[in-house]
Amino acid sequence: MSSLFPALTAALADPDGTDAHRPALRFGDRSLTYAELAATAAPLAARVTDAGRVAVWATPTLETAVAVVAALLAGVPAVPLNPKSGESELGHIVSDSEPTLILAAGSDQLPYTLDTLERVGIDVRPTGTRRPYLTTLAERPAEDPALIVYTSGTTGPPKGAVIPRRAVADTLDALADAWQWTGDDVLVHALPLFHVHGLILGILGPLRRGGSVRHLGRFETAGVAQELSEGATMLFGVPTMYHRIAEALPDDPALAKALARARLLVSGSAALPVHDHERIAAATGRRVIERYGMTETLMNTSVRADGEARAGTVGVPLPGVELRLTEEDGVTAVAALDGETVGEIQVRGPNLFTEYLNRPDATAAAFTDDGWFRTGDMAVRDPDGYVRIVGRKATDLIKSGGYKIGAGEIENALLEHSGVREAAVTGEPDADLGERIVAWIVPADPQFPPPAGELADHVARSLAPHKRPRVVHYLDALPRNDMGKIMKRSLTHD
Ligand code: MCA
Ligand code: AMP
Repeated sequence: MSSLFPALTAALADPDGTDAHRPALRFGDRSLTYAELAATAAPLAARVTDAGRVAVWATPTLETAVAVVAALLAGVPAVPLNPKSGESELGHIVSDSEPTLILAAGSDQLPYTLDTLERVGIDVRPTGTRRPYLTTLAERPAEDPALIVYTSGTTGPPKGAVIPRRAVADTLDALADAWQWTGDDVLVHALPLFHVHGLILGILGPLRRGGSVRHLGRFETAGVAQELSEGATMLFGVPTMYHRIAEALPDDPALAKALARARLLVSGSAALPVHDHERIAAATGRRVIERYGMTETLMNTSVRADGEARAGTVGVPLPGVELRLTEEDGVTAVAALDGETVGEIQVRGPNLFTEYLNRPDATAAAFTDDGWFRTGDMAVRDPDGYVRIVGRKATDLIKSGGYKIGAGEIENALLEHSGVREAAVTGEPDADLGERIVAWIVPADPQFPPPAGELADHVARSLAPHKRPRVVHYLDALPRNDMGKIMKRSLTHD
């Protein structure tokens, strides 16, 4: 058992130590050193230490980072909630994960769905170093759950992936090896804090290294340029963010200059289009590094800082991660490293989650008998071992803006609208979002089809705004095969 955050543990023990005054977190004009973070998180940890699980109202703020650190210090699993979640999604997550408390900033207005939970305010007052209430905190067993992160499947509501402390520590250390990531690095990003990318990599990553992170609150190329020109060394983003950077570069020499001086530009959560990779390389002389991960597996592969950053590849397996491609049967390994033979990616290693909460059926289905996790991602491997992702097994999973979204959950939400008789949802290519969500609707009354905006608002209110359809098509009937199954592949514009 070792500390998840050695620099924080040191600051807890000695708030006057020299390293304790190093910056840890910055959100806008508010920041905390390690000593201040220890002084802020330790009393909160003491407050929640008897809770079974805590929900965190995960706004992109200092409060969220402090709350998650406090839960981890206390050894209490945290369930980050998207503050834009709609009623039905929030209701499901709360009833499934059964938190006993919700941690939220004093100024946050919480929806009534959370009324039954005891609320604990997150008090961040970065005024000097207060002596921590707790100076020692027992380290928890590595297999204890650290976080429960909800992730969409093809059908039904999202599942809670139980992520142990071991996986968090392991994946962050593997990335440190691949990226030569140290306590001297300053990360900048604008990712949401209720998913693995923004929270585990983007907040817990710098804290584990003893370095710092500057969060932009919301993504804007101007903020990225400013932070990179004022000392930030690394940028994390989803491909949509890099696409927006690529679009802005021709007219923004300051952005090009700032990116050129970064130590590392990292993209993940979805495939970075080669065109955007090349445009950024041409304008800045820097190649974006891609890494490949999943909520259930944390990080599996990456292009290494000392490796070749080829466009269109997610690099090589991280230290400790076993990776294989399998044939259609899901158990026979594809031996060929020929850059052509496609197989499903399966992984094994200390980076994996433990289970889907309350879903032993889904957990069992996700693993082979000998413990390989079936990612559902299809790939080829080049002769030198580089992995190139070429698609996904399930057509009913959509990646939009880096968010994974199940077609089934949107279809169910649409069917709850009184103006909808039948609904099918597909993803189609989108230069900005990677894929955009498209709804195919058979209206209850063909004379008065529900307007597209109304359907989008309905889904945004019930699930989350990023799950709303961007395009709605109206049909007299959905195309079905002899078995009555919807033939989604024939749902195209033409
Ligand atoms: C628009 N909005 C609405 C509606 N329409 N709100 C309510 N109802 C409506 N009908 C609001 C949105 O909430 C948003 O508000 C704003 O309008 C614009 O929304 P949108 O167009 O969807 O997106 P965007 O703001 O342009 O965002 C693009 C983005 C975002 C910044 C790239 O998609 C994003 O943050 N993606 C990151 C996803 C991510 O982190 N994935 C990691 C999971 P407002 O502006 O106020 O928000 S994958 C993972 O973790 C694995 C492990 C991995 O490999 O990384
Ligand atoms: P999530 O379940 O939201 O954690 O999303 C995980 C999925 O995102 C993976 O199964 C992949 O399909 C996709 N993904 C993550 N990183 C990459 C990447 N660098 N390139 C392509 N797809 C990616």
